[in-house]
Amino acid sequence: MEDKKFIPFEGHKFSEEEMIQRSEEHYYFMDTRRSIREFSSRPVPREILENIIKTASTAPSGAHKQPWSFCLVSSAEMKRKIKLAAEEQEKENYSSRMSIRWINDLNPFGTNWQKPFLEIAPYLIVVFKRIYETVDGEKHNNYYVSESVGIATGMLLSAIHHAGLCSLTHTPSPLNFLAEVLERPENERAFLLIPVGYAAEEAKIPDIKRKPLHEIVTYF
Ligand code: IYR
Repeated sequence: MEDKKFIPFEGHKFSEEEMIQRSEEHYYFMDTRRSIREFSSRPVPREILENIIKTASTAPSGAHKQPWSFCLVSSAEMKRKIKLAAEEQEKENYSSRMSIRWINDLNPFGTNWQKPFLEIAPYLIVVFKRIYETVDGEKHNNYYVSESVGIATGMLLSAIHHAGLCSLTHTPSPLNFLAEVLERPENERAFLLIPVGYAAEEAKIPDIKRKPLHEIVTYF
């Protein structure tokens, strides 16, 4: 058994005034994040993507198992394979697997089975959950895997926005073709497929509003 080891916490200290300003500025900045479906093929330095992934990996996780893994895809051949496999699933979804109500709910977003952005965006980040680790030949399940990977993915999206890039949280379903195409190990399950890059010059976004505070918070 490893012994406990604690070190002093070097937190940040701001005045309340600064904290109000910082939280407000951060909110206004984050409120400008939008999901983008029309990407430019303009290249992006890989270092930016690596910083973004390192930021995601600062997320808290059950027992600090960091149960995530990220595939950073820029190869045209791999992007094409992923696009074709995703479209195959989405064709089924849009033509029969999704309910009429679901299709109607998606109407404002103008989505359909075609996913050209999977080839156009310079990068695809595929987020995987690691459901167990193999230690001395034994399978050890990780803890709170979906929660941990969900948090890491949220931090990834926020890091993408902070860097000045755009993304789409894309969920072709079922997602298991991603582990196959990317030849992932047995303990990994695909979680989300995220194209990343610059928005196309002519990109348009749906005119939607976010819920106001009083609709999302209850005070006690
Ligand atoms: N996965 C499909 C359908 C889809 C579902 C939801 I819920 C969305 O918010 C958007 C799309 C697709 O990507 O087209």
